[in-house]
Amino acid sequence: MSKVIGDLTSPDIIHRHPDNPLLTCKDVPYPSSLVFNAGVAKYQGRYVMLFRNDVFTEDRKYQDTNLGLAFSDDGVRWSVEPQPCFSWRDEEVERVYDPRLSVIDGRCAVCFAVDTRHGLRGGVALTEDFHHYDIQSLSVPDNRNMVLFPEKIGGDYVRLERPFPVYSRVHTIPDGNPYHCHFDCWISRSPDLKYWGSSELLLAVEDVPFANDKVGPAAPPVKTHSGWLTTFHAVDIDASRGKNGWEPAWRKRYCAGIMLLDIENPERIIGLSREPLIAPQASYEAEGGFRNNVIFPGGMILEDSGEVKIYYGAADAVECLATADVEDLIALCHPL
Ligand code: BMA
Repeated sequence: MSKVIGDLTSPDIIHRHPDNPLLTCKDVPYPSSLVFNAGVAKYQGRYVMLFRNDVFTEDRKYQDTNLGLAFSDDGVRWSVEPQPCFSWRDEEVERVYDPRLSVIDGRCAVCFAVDTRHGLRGGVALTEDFHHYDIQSLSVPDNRNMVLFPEKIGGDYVRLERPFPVYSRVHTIPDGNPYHCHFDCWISRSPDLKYWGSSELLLAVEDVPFANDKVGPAAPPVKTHSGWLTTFHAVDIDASRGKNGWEPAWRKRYCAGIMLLDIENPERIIGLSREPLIAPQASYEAEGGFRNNVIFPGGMILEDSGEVKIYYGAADAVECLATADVEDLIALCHPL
């Protein structure tokens, strides 16, 4: 049976931005109900954000998901473009969401999740203008939460991802019922962004003291003098949790974790924090959202000053920013 995880808090080195939430549906000049799980990068001299925009009716019936585009000069004050920049809906594809941005060799790569009638797929695309997306690959189901490293390593593109092994990783939650959701973070390589292989397990649920359900990628990694610094999402489930958000019941909590991977061989974890990096505590993380108690980083930027900006979706409802010093983040990562 899975362990029960108790109260969790964020360390003092994490500073939530006083202007949080930085972006909400009120900032969007077209139909918008929930703005969250954005990818953020510095590209061509400014900050760019590609955000997930979910649209509901006034009586909270789901209608649509598209991707919105916003730009900023300082990474804090954002202005949203007049129209959504991407959506994909046809006989097979239901929606695209949770975009992640990586600038590799001057090109902007976008990873995203695709819900299809035959399963959840992870996509990788290239774009120059955030309106035209040249799709490089779509995984077989079920896989998503993909993020790309910002440069080739040993001649390969490298990505983190979270496949869904529903038959082999069944666990029981504390009420004793089988629960088909024990998913881990994997790493794969590609010579060209199209063909992916050399897959290895990177981080398992059992490695993370504050998870009992699933762990997977969050924001794309950043390069530091000590290794690739990367956030991950860590989920714990507790059957005693009831209604908490718009849905009839929400039994999970999503925290952000942080780990350090070897520069030459990112398949090796150098260190990991045993405590969450960001646990849901602020009101916009824990109350009034679509699913409360969800922290989901999608963008991480290392500034020349050593400040790290971590952009995260909060409560599946709004987009937020937390900052920390890069040395403090590295110091949190202890050998497994
Ligand atoms: C996952 C995805 C994410 C979301 C999370 C928490 O399954 O849908 O986009 O943030 O659940 O609800």
